[in-house]
Amino acid sequence: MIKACLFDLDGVVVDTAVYHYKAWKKLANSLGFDFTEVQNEELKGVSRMDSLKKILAWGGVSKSGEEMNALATQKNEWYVDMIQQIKPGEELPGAKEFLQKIREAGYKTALGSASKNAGIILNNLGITNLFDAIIDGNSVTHSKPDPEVFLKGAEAVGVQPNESVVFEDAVAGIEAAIAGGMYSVGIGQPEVLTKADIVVPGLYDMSIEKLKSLEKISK
Ligand code: G16
Ligand code: MG
Repeated sequence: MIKACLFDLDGVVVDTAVYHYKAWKKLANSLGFDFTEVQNEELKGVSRMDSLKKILAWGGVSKSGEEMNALATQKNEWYVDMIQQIKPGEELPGAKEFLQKIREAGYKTALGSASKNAGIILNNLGITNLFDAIIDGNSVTHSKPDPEVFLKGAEAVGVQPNESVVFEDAVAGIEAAIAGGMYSVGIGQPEVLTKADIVVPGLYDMSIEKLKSLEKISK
C-alpha cells in the first residue's frame, strides 16, 4: 500500500531552473563563453559542483579545486539573490493543491531535493508546513541517481521504500527512485522519462486515483 509521497523541488513543486540558468549563464559569460537552454536541461537535478564541472567542460575551461569552489560560491550568491524574490503562489500549477489533498487523505509527504537552498525556497513560498520531512542537498552525500535523498525521506516519515512514490522531473531522479525500490511518477514528457511508472505533465494532472492505481504494480 502506498503511504508516502516524496517530491523533488525544482521542476516539480516550483520552477527554479530559470534562476539556476540565469546565474550559471552569468558565470559562464564572466569566464568568456556561453551555453544554451538546451544544454541547461542537462543540469536539472544535478548538484551544484557537478553542474559547474559540466559547464566548465562545455567552455573548454579548466580550473583548480580552489577556483572551482570560488566559482560555485559566486554562482550561488547570484542565485540566492534571485530566489529571495520568490513569493507565495509561485508554485507550479497544482503543486500546492495536490500536497494539501494527499495530506488530508492521510499520506505522508517529504521533500527530496538536490538543492542546498530548498529551505529558503519553501519558506518564501510559504509551504514548508506541507512537508513532514525535508531532505535536501545539505543532508545527503550522494547525488541522484543515487537513491539516498529519497531513502532518507521515506525513513524520516517512517514508511518503507516500496510504500513510497517519488515525483521527479529529471531522468536521474527517476533512476534514483528505481534504485531505491520506489514507485515513480515522472513530471514532464513520457519520451524523456521513459523509465517512470507513469508520466503526467504536471501535478495539476495528478489525483489520488492515479496514485492508488500504481499499487497494481508490484515493488
Ligand atoms: C536542483 C536543480 C539543479 C541544482 C541543484 C542544486 O535540484 O534542479 O539544477 O544544481 O538543485 O542546487 P543548489 O545549488 O541550490 O544547491 P532538484 O533536486 O530540486 O531538482
Ligand atoms: Mg528537479
